[in-house]
This record gives sequence, structure tokens and C-alpha cells, in this order.
Amino acid sequence: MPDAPDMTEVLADAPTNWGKWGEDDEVGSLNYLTPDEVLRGIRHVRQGKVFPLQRLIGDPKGDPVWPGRTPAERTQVLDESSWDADGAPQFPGGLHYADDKINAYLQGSTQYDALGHVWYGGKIWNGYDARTTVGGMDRASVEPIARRGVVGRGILLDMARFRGKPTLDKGETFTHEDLVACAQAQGVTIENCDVLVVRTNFLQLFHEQGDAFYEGFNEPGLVYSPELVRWFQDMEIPNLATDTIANEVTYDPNNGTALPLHCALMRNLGIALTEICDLEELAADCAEDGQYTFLWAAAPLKIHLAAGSPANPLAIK
Ligand code: UVW
Repeated sequence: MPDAPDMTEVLADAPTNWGKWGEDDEVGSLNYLTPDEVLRGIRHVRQGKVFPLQRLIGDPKGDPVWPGRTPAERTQVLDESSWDADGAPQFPGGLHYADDKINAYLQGSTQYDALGHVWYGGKIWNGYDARTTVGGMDRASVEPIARRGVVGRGILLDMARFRGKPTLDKGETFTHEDLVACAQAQGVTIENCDVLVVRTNFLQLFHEQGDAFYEGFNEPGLVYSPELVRWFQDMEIPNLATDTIANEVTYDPNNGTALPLHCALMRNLGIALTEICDLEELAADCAEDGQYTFLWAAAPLKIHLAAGSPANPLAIK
């Protein structure tokens, strides 16, 4: 593990949006997604194509997870064999059915993080005391995000294609300026309040390498700088979605900290993070028809006190 300064030092001058939407706010920059923003997103529905962006839970190729977590496991509880067993319940008319359940980390597949999911210095989003997370998130859980939904204009930024590679490499970084240049190369402009959807195709490595993927684990992604954080704040970005496990380079190459952008973007600015999206069909389609903007329509599950939730975001073109 690299040596690193404390996050309070690294982000000492970082801006926050705390209090901007009131003392009780729990959805942060999602407040930018007003009804007008929903209508702006809808104006990018031009072809009637729908792309569900969730990765398949139980994919036979395996599921990528943050180190220490385990992939979701589905277990069969009842199937046709259950009904022959001694003592099996009987229902009038010979009704049989299948039941199953999943045992899953809520961050173990395509997911929304709650704004309070990550913190430093004893404070979570909006300045709530981090002790409100004890035993379940009393503040800034995923529930308020699930109750409002996340709908607006989405824009795909295909960083892998922009860099001319099948997949970005371990620890490869990019900045907000690269996102702007990527958009320009795609013939689109990032606008205020856009949901940014960034493709690295890094999970291809997971499928090629299996467990070796976790050796020297360091995902590619955005890298912290004060300028990047100010750009996200000025652009009023409500939501950042990627196809990686944690949306940013795992270890900041400049200071060694883990996930400083989770802290600067989510904890400080209230930007919602969506991770482990499957962007492959969407990206192939965008490259073919040149339309990189769409309606983004997503909602996590309503789970009381939860730090995150699976979601199946839709990109609709
Ligand atoms: C961590 O916060 C550690 O990971 P993620 O955002 O991927 O859930």
C-alpha cells in the first residue's frame, strides 16, 4: 500500500456544496436535475433505441468487485424438484413455482453509491457527522436518491476509443480536459448538468485475466486535481457513471491516496457515482451512428439506511 498524506491535507482547499440545497439535503448535485433537465434529456431520444447498462448478476464470466467484497450469489430455493420432496407444501390446483434469492454486496454490481458512502475527517456529505453511518446510514443513504430517480441528458465519453485502445491500462489516468477533448473528437460538447458516462472497457481485462486482475490492482480513471474538481462544480455535473469498479484511478499517482475523487466529488460536491456499468453495446452503437447523447434514466432500489444499491440505468437514444 503506497504511503499517503491524510485526505484532510490533500483536500484542504477543496470546494464543497454543503448547505447549497439546505441543511437537510441528501441528494446533492442531483438537485440540478430539474424538470427542465428531464425535458432536455428527452430531446435526445431520436431513434427509440434502449440500452440497459447493468452488468448481468451471475454472469458465467464472473463479476468484478472491489477487493474485500464478493460477487453476488444467486441461490435456488424452490424448483420443480422441490415439489416432489416429502413435506413439500401443496397448493390447490397443483400450483408449482420457482423461488430464489441473492446474497449480494449492495456495491457488488452495477450500482449507485449513497452520497454518504465515503468520507474522511469524520464528516459525510453536507457536513453530517460520520457517526450517523453507524449501524446504517441515517443521513445521505441511497434511499433519497431512489425516491427521486436520476433522469437527464447523458453523454458517453469513450476514453478507450479516444485513446485508440481496446481497454485503458492499470493505473492509466485522464483529466477533465481529456473528457472535453474526447467529446470534441466525438463531435459533441459536454454541457452543464450532463450525466457523464465514461467508458474505459477496463473490465475486459478482468474477463481475460480472472484473479490476476487483482494483482497490483489499480483501475484506470479520472485523477484528482483542484482544477478538475472546480470544473465538475462549475459544470454542475449531477452524476458520474463509469464501467469501472470505482470511477477513478484507484491510487492517485501524485499523492498515493486511495479514491480522493470519491471524497472531492461525492462527499464534498454531492455528485452521485454510478459504477460497474456495461457500456459495450451503447459504445458500439454510438460509434456507428455518431449519436453520443441520450436520455439517462436510472434509479437505485429503495433500500432503507443503505450505503448503495444495484441499479439498471437506461440510456435511451
Ligand atoms: C469504495 O467506495 C471503496 O468503492 P465503490 O465506490 O466502488 O463502492
